[in-house]
Amino acid sequence: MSDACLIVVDVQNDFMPGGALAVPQGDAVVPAINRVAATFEWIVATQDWHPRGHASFASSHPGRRPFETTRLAYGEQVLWPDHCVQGTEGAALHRDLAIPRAQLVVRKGYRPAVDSYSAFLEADRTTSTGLAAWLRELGIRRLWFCGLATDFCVAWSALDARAAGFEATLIEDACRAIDLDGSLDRAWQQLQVAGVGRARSDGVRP
Ligand code: VGL
Ligand code: ZN
Repeated sequence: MSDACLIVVDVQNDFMPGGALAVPQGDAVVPAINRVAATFEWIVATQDWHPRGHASFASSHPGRRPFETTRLAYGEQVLWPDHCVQGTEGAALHRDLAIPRAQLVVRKGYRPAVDSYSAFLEADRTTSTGLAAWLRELGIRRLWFCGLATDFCVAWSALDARAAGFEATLIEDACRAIDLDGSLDRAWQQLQVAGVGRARSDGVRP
């Protein structure tokens, strides 16, 4: 099989317009992802998958509000509205996402006290999700990233992919951003420094 894999990040109802943590135009990624997914043999989807009362929820910190930051045991943490609670409709993948051939769904953020934007390493920067080992075991070397949100889960995943030795390219028109206090500009800067490529979906060559 091919050594390229499409990584579809967090295309979940809570990140869609009207959802608990809505990403502007989040639903626009769905047709773009469906189109590129048809050209890949390997497809992995990720799912943000928090227990109720998760440490990343503002509601778990009395007096704190969504989009403020706080310090947790492992460092700075943005506090989010409750979102992607395990087993809820908000945590389900968007119903029009058409990736029936996806071989793996990686769930992340399930430890009560640790967030995980990245599909590879949790926010404590030491706990592995197991994804890098799975990809290596199957001979996959080149990763293409799409989904939500560009400046959080997609960027952190692509950066960790580079750090783990994979080639990584972000498919711009198949991503949308939250853009909190300049987070999108910062993410693009970090991605460029780390050697993450940028492509449009019509230029994807798996
Ligand atoms: C995400 C914030 C909190 C994401 C997940 O998928 O980008 N952002 N949890
Ligand atoms: Zn989350």
